[in-house]
Amino acid sequence: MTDKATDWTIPQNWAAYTPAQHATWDTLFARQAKLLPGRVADEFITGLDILRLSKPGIPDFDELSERLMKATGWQVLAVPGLVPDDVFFDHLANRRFVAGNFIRRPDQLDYLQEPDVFHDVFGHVPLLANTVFADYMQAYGIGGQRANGLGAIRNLARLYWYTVEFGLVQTAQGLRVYGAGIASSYSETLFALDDPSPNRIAFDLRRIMRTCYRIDDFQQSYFVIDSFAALLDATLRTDFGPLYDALATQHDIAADAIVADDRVLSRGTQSHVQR
Ligand code: HBI
Ligand code: FE
Repeated sequence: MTDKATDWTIPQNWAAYTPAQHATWDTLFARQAKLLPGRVADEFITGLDILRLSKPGIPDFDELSERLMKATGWQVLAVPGLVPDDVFFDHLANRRFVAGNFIRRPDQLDYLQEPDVFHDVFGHVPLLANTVFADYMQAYGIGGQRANGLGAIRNLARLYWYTVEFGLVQTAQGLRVYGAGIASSYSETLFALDDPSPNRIAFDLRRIMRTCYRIDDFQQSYFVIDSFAALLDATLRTDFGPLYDALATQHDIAADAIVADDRVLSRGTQSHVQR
């Protein structure tokens, strides 16, 4: 269904960014690049190099796509903002990541609700350079197309939310962030790892798909995977059709709730001080 009229992509128009807009990118990039080592998954740090292009400032999507294509066969295309679910899934299923081409204003460095180019590119693209995560994103897109036909997007969207956007991963060195919503945010990186208030719960596909989430504040629960391979594997092994049928008969779980079978990580086993 992707053609020029319906795929929602627009030219990035890189030449139109002002020096002030490039400076906003550079400020945010420098701040996160300094914060993240020891707090983000190693795969993300490895992938960050893909964003260091020939020109400073906001990445040129053509140059970025050329590099990403060589790494994992993904491309980055510009869109004006959020696109309809079916359009979003079609892009992911074909290894195209759509990114907002606008950048936040200088007074919004710490928070904005619409995904801008910093969130979309800094947050999402580094892991798209990882072959396992790249496959997970494509599998999500294909799964989304299927969920769309089964009326189950509400359930599946929670999987994206609690992994791609707000996921944590347990490593031998301690807890690390990998979700784009966290990794592109200075304050949520610190909150997700160190604040005593949120729940940190071992990844469970079915549990996540029942869990509400909030879009207007830090998360009240984070789900912790063991590795990207385990995440991809859990997704590929699951027969989502019967799962959606079962979920339709179960009540939602509140964003801040702990339920009977949760494996809750105690703070002691979470992040190591050593960074
Ligand atoms: N559109 N541009 C953009 N970026 C997203 O992350 C996005 C979207 N449309 C729908 C969507 N995400 C989610 O609601 C789906 O995962 C369900
Ligand atoms: Fe995002």
